[in-house]
Amino acid sequence: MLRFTMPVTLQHHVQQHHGAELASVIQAIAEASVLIERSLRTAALSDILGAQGSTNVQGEQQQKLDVLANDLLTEVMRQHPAVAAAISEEDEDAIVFTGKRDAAFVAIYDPLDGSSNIDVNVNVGTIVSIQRVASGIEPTAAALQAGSAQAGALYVNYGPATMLVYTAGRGTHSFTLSNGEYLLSTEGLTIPPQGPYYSVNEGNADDFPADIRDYLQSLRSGGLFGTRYGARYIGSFIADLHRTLLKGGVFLYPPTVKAPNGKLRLLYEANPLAMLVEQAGGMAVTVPMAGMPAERILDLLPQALHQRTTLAIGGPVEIGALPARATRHLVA
Ligand code: P6P
Repeated sequence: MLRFTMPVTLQHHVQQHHGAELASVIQAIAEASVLIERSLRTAALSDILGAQGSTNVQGEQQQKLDVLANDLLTEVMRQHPAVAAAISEEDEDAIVFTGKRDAAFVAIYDPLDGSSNIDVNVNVGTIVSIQRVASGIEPTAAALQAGSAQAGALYVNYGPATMLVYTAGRGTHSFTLSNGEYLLSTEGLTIPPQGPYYSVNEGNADDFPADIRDYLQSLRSGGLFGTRYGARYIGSFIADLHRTLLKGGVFLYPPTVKAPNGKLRLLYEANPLAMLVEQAGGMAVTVPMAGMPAERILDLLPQALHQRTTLAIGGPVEIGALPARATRHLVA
């Protein structure tokens, strides 16, 4: 007898576990990502590759596709009745949508992370954090809540397959894009407790705190766990994070001379991915200079929309083994 199980769509999965309102926001983001994906696939055939000729609030060269992805996602959020405001890596200030004062959520996103890799056809991603707006609270204040308050978090990994991974606090689940629809591929993703890879930009190693350099050397040599780790670094956070989530190991962005507070942004890179990894059984902490205590990423209270953070994110074994100053009090 033919065995056939109906594929589970993203909207159905979110609605079943988290209710219709959040499901409709996540579905709207998913639909925007389908439009972004279509532009990416044929970018080399149309005049949308390369630099836009402008810089964003981070002082970074905007790629044409950064602007396209941002405009798409912001317009979809503007039209959604449950989204009060959008905070984007590409815009200095929050965009508060008029006429939606009582909307339940704010969307905080990096519309196209890793975009400098597009011209060489490397995976890029869309990263979204969703915070709830309590009544009487300004949307920007809602965006500055700690990551532990997030109502949901997701990323889209535009790669050989386009995959969307989301959590709303009850596990981390992955979906694969098929004919314009995201279908459930893995429910309840679990990060391997210990993985084969570490992922860091070795070019910055001379800047890292000495004990972090020692930690990395002990992963390479096998001194820490008896097995030698491989190095993998793609330079596109979504790609490095997705591999870490599925294969295990640790991704680090320690302090550098150029980025003493780290490079990755707290609100729309570290927070959403920390929620996704914690929901999959992993951990995410800061990597401060020696002598400073590390903190759980999701406990940090943001002071500014675009603030950066140092980061170590991955399996509990590797995070638990970070130098004592870092995480001893954090390991469950
Ligand atoms: P570096 C891309 O520009 C990005 O924001 C992340 O996607 C990526 O992990 C990181 O920067 C790479 O930074 O300094 O190693 O090139």
